[in-house]
Amino acid sequence: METSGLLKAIAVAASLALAACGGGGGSPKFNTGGDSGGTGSTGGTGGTGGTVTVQVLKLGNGTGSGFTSGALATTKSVLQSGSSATISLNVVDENNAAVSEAYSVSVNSNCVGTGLAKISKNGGDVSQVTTSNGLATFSYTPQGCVGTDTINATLVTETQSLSAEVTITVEQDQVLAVEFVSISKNQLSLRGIGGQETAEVVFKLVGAQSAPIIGEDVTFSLSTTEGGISLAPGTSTGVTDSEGKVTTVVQSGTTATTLKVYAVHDASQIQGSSSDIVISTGVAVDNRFSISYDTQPANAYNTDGIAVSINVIAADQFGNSPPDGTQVRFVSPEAGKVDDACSLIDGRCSVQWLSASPRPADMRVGLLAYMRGAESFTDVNGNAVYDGADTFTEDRAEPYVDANENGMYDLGEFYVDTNQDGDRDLGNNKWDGPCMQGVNAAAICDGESSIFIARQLRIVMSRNDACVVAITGFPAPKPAGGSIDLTVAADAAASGVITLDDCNGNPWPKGTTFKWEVNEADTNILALYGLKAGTISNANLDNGGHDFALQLAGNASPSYTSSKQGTLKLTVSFPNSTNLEFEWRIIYPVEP
Ligand SMILES: [Ca+2]
Ligand SMILES: [Ca+2]
Ligand SMILES: [Ca+2]
Ligand SMILES: [Ca+2]
Repeated sequence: METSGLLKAIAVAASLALAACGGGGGSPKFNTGGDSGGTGSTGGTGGTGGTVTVQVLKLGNGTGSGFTSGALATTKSVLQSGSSATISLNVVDENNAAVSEAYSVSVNSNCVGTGLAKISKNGGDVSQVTTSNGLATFSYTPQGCVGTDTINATLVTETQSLSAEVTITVEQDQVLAVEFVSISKNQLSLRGIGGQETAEVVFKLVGAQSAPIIGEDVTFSLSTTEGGISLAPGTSTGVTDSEGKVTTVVQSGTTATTLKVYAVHDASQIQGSSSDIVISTGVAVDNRFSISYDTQPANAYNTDGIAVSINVIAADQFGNSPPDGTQVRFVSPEAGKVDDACSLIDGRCSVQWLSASPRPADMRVGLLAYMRGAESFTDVNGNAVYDGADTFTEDRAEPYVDANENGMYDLGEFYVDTNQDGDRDLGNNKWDGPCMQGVNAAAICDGESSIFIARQLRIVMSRNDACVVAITGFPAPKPAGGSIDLTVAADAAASGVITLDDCNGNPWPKGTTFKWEVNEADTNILALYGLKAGTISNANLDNGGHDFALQLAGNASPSYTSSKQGTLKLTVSFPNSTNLEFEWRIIYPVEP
């Protein structure tokens, strides 16, 4: 029977009035305690007429004669940490019949309160369950709780406060594994060069059900102590916390190496191992900074928004990654738009360049990537630091964009003013990089602790067009009306180079295909040699277009008796565009 809260409140008030007056046939009883043992009855008939009903509820488990008040039912009374029991409760009326009205019942336990157990329903943690036809169930899972835990259910209505409980014994779980959880830094800098030198390593003690095991002693060790690698004072042992976790701190040494941290559970001698920790300089070096692109040449001559991904890879002198988050900056001073920076993850990151106006006359855009780093040196004596025994030739000037591609800096070209003195400085004749005297006293530290290392890239804004630029080598090339006569004698070969570009001095866009052929009727008397078909790829960026070296060879035993004429044909297919065709007449006379 559905009764709203307001109606129930009115019914209660009416019944109380009746009881006070001693009127009516029955005396309703109200259970006001946690115990739900009352046997309420139907209220009497008031003097003003009308029948009111007060429902008295009980909380426990079961129904009818099987109802037990004040107790919850559980599928298991003994649990291992991490395993679950299903707990059920029933809300019944004074006749121990299930009530159809839904009630919200609060559920809790000591271990749930301290986070060492959870109560869940349909996979989610809950603190309340709702009855359906008087029944509610939920799961109880200890997660580190050991000993006895009492699970309470509480139902509060306008007139009653009911509770029920059950006690479950949680057995101490057996340690099954020492799990590696996390490491704050998987790469540390060499001790004494001013980088990140410590990392926090977290392990977790778990039992058979993957539940945490709390309050256990763990001892840590290192796979190597080379170069003075150590555990921070006071962190060589630990006790697992309420989540089963235990933490140590590793400190780098002065030798570049890779290590692991081990954690051993003292009582069982079960061991866990961390992932690799790399100890390196973490400072990107000039000769290990690399830049590349994906879609090049770009079909961006007259199209805005053509995207080119620019990718950089940086490594330190040992080939290890700089720390994640190290910034690489980008500029595209001639044209287009480029993301200003990206952050290295595992030594690499990417930005996007977009074509946009203005466009330089040569449609070739210089782009610069630069970052803080060190100059390269040849470690002649192999002691991992730059010292008097080593050679150093790559003295770096402030980076610039060679807009006119003449291989040198010209006034007006963009440069990175590293020292902000308003001039483009040349190299300082010193090795610039992190001072490594803490690693080796022989290290020379008279240069800057870092400089900008840089890489330049050229983006070519090509167009979907083809023009013949030059024909060389073939006998007597005679341009006429867009075609050229080539004289090829029988049993003789003619070689030459035909050069084409995008009609703007640049190569065709990436993805453009080309095909050279001689018409089929001629193939028995004439052969074509050379790169006869292909696709323009990232490799074709040189200024001036594409050179095609071809050879036309006459048949050694011609079956014909008079001069013939054939055709050399080139088909150029642009991505998402139409084809262009070029033809040249070929004359191959009979030898006199
Ligand atoms: Ca050296
Ligand atoms: Ca220098
Ligand atoms: Ca220049
Ligand atoms: Ca400067």
